[in-house]
Amino acid sequence: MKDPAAVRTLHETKYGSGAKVFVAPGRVNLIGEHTDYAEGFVMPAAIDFATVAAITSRNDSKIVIYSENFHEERVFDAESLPATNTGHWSDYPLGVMVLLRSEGFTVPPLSITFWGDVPVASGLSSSASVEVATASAILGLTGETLPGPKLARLCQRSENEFVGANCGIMDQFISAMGEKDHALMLDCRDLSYLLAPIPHDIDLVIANTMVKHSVAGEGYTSRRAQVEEACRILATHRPEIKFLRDATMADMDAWGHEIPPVSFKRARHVITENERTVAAANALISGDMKTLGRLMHEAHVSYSKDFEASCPEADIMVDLAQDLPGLMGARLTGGGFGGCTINLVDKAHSKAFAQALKSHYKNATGIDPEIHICHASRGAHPID
Ligand code: GAF
Repeated sequence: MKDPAAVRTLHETKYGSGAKVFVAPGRVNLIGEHTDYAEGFVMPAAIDFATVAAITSRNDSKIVIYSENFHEERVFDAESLPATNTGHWSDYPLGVMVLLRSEGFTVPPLSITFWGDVPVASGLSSSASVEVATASAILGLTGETLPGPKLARLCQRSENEFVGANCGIMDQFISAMGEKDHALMLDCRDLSYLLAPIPHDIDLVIANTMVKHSVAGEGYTSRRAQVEEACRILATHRPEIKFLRDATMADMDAWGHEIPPVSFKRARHVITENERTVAAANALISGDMKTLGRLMHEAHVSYSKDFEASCPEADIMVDLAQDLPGLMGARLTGGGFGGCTINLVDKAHSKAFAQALKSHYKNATGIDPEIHICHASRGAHPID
């Protein structure tokens, strides 16, 4: 990652001295896909790609947002921030500011500079990292406090209510709460979690199919609607089923015939994915990488066949990985329809694995993929 100190220098050159600087990471999800909004389980890790935010207060009544990635500055009247999204990148920080104010927090006139290296539209949660960096920076500036899980919830609401993407809590939560060298299994119902150490001899190899992914897209929205439809039908028989988290395959066996076939398959993915995620956390905690790898593979098959949220390129990337030395488990990560695969790879093999996967994928698809050897990282934090 570019040195956060460089973002401080850049900010202070443009907006004056005394900047506070914060980092918020992107994430990779090891397992548990489209389960968060069904109040189920997910197991992501924060990664060493992040958004850096440098912030200072201002003496006038402006809010100035600058992106070094886009080389663009946006200026707003601090007294009257837009109430709805503007369809611009600045919606992500703006939404957080609007939500912070609506919850009674102070958002004074300020200048904020962003720079990030989380690949955009790649399913690695660049937007959540911007949101969490924004909230962390503003709270750091004012001295007000918000515990990480609540900060994550506020950032999720900003994406739901201001930006207009109907995501769950996973991405914001792990960006706020990630721990170095650990995956985090989150219960998206009550936000309790446990940290599972990732063995030191394992690398997270993230392979970008280069097929663009978007949480605001039709694919994500329609899958969520199908999951919710299946839930509503099961709930007519068992009212305790408030979310698919509450349903079992026994419910599906009993009443699944009433669910339209497509929504039935979506629900089967979510119900079995919750079971796999809990089992995967146990496997990781007990160091049983063989079981973890098997569960990741089953998760990919379910994501591809039942949830139909993969794409040909991701299926090829996962298939090609199976034959390479050092692989423990591979699957498409994130919201689906493109983006990246996550490969757990024995450290001794990871460089060769990355090179071979890159060339085999290029031969198979004609696309030159970006492949990153990553490590589980710390969640949002200030930089001295
Ligand atoms: C995207 C969403 F933002 C998450 O909330 C989650 O639903 C994920 O897709 C799928 O597991 O990253």
